[in-house]
Amino acid sequence: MATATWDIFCRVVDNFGDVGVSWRLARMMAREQGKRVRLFIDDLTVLGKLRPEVDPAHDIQKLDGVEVVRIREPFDSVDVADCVVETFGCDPPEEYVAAMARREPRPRWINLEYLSAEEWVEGSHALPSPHPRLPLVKHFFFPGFTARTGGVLRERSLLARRDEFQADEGARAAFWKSIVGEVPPTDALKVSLFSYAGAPIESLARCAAHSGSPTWLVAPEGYAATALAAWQLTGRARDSIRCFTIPFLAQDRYDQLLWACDVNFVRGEDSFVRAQWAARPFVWHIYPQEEGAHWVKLSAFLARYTAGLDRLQASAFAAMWDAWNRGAEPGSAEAVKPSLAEAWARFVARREGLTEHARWWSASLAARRDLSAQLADFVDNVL
Ligand code: TRH
Repeated sequence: MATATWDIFCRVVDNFGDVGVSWRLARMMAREQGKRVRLFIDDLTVLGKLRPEVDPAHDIQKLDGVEVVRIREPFDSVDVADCVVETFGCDPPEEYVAAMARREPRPRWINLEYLSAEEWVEGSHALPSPHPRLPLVKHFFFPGFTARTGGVLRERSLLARRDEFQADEGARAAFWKSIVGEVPPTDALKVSLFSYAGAPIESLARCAAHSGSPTWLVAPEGYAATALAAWQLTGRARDSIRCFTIPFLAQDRYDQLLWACDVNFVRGEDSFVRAQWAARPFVWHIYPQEEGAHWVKLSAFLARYTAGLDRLQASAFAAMWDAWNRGAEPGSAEAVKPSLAEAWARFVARREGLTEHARWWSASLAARRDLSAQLADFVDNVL
C-alpha cells in the first residue's frame, strides 16, 4: 500500500552534509513524490546556512512543502508517519520509536546510509534488520553508482536547469556579478574551492600563479576561503591569478557556482554528487577516516569514474586526487608540493577531455532513476 506521510530524522554530527542530504531528500519527497513530509532536525542553524529562509528560533516551520520540526528532548509525542527515514543511522528519539511499535499498521522504517562506490554496498542494499526488542523491521537503503544500489539524488529539473544556465552567457555573467561583482574574462580558468582543513590550498594557488594562465580561485566561506585569504596576504599573487572569498551560498546557488566553474574542488558527500551533476572536472577531498580507511573509498570511486578515460587522462585525474588528499594529511604539505604542481599541470592540460568525460558520466548516472524515486518505489511497492 502506498504511503502518504513521511517523517525524516536528521541529527547534525559535524559539517553540512547530513543536513544537505536530508533537506534535499525531504524537499524531493514532498515536491516530486507527493508525500506529506516532516523533517525532524536537532540543529536548525546548519539548515539555516543552506536555506537562509529558515528561522532557527522557530520549533516548527514550513518550507518548500516540508514541515521542518526541531527535535526537542524530551521529544513531544506526535502521530507516527506511514514511513520513517533515519539518515545516516541518527536514531529517531526513543519515544518516537516506541510509538512506531504501537502503531497499526506498523510504519515502514528506512535507514539511509552514507554514499560509497565500494562493491560491498550492492550486497548490503535493501537488507532488513529486525529491531532487537520491538516488533519493527528497519531496512538499509544504500546510495550508490550502480543499478544494484539506491542511486543518488537528482531533482527532476536539475539537468535542464544546468544546461540552460551553462548555455546562457547572460545568466552566467549575472551570476558572477552577483557573487564577486564582476565577470571573469573568457580565457580565465574558473575554479571553485570547498575543502576540509589542511587541504593544500596555498600550494594550489602557488601552482596556479606560476602557471601564468589567467585563473580565478573562488572559495565560499570555510577552510578553503581562510587558507586562500592567508595566501593572498603573502603577496605572492600575480596578475594572472584572482582570488575571491565569498559568503557561504544558499544550497541552490551553490549548484550555480559549480555549473559556472571549469573545475570544482568539493568534499564530503552532497557537494561530491552535485559536482558530478555539474558535468565539469572535479577533485574530491574525501572525509578523512581513521587508519586511512577513506583511501579505499576514494579508490573505489576513482576506479569507476576513470574507467571511461584513456590511460593518460585516467592517470592525470587519479594523480590530482591523490596529491590533493595526500596534501591534506598532517605534516605532508611540503612533501606533496612537487607532485601537486605536476598533477595540477597535467590535470589542466587535459581539461577538455576531462570535461567531455564529466558530461558523459553525468549522462550515464542520469540514465538511472534517482535515489528519491527509487526509495519511494521501494517503500510503496516492495516493502
Ligand atoms: O559539509 P560536508 O563535509 O559534510 C560531510 C558529509 O556529511 C559526509 O557524509 C560526512 O561523512 C562528513 O560531513 C562528516 O560536505 P557535503 O556532504 O558536501 O555537504 C556540504 C553541503 O553544503 C552541501 O549540501 C552543499 C552545501 N553548500 C552550500 O549550500 N553552500 C556553499 O557555499 C557550500 C560551499 C556548500
